[in-house]
Amino acid sequence: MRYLTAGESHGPQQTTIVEGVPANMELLEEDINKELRRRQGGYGRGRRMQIEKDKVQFLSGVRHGKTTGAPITMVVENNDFKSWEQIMGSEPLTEEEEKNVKRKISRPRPGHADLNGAIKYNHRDMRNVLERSSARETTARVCAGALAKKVLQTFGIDVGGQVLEIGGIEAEDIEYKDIYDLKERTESSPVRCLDKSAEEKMMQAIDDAKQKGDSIGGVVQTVITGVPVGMGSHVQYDRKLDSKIAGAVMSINAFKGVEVGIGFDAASIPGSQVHDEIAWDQDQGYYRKSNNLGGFEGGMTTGMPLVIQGVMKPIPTLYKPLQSVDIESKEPFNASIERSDSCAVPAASVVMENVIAFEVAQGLLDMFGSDRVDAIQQNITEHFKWAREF
Ligand code: EPS
Repeated sequence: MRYLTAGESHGPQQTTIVEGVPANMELLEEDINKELRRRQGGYGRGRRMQIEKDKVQFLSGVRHGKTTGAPITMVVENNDFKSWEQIMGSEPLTEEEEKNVKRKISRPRPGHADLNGAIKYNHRDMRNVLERSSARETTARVCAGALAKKVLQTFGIDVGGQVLEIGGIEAEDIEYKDIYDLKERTESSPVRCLDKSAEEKMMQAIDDAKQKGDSIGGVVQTVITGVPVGMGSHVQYDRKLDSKIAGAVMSINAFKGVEVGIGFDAASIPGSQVHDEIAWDQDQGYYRKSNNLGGFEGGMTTGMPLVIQGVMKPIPTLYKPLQSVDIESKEPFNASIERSDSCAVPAASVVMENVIAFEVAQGLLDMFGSDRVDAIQQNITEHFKWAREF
């Protein structure tokens, strides 16, 4: 599978084309819409989310509730486009219209793509950069990810996640029974956190940041269960599944770091306490007695749950001004804005689940074929049996 996204934040729509989805997979718009709803929620979102009611429309590749094997085109309208038709229109403006359209953006916001993109592409109006670099694009990525989640779910693989930290408030390590329990409990939390006492403090931290015109970041975790052993490969650098996942996570807007399993903690713990001992029993075949390595050894899945953390920086669009330079006058000014989220960490945890789901689904189809659901299922069932008895 591969995908491309297109669309500007205040343009007419977000578009996603996914190619290589197996034929005969059951797929409804609701499978995508439920992920879109999850992405739109979460404590700390700004006014834009009241304008948008993201809903997907399939324009190709799905017929009578099933995939055909052809590329799947998904679109989500930007409701806000109604207020931006002239500013974001594709046709040249008349002189009269030009006068009515808001002035060009010549003031780059620190922390955004504005200045680098403007220099790179020679845009004196930085709107040409910021419209595409906006995290609105994560809508389109969630469309691709929701489709991938459906692929995974078809073959018994489940994806969940939780928020571990917001603005310096860390959640306690709370136990959960299984991934369904994790999903149910985080779903009912406004910050997608298992730890109820941290949840309250996180919400308070978001309120405080908002009141001060500031923003806060955090740490989110994705967990995937039911994976077969051996997805990815040790034989070539660009086939290691953990590295593909790391790349996907780092490509989410505002993400600055990624960890697999215990991640950075491995630097300070002796190897005897890091590596997961191998065991075997009749029921599950080979397994690890712990899962410090987050389900990966040698760039391949071990069959243990995949556990990945991502770090999101505070959103750089701030009410509180930061110093910058106007590219026309070269004079300093204070960059501030009228509308923003003060924290998008809960939403980012949904985005992370989805971009990782895509890489894992891709790894699954690489290993077991990608044409038709029945053949893939047969291959997976045989592989589980074979690996257990190996
Ligand atoms: C974003 C700025 C805000 C967010 C937007 C991401 O949009 P606006 O500039 O219209 O106020 O609401 O996020 C979304 C629209 C979304 O769907 O998540 C940015 O600059 O990245």
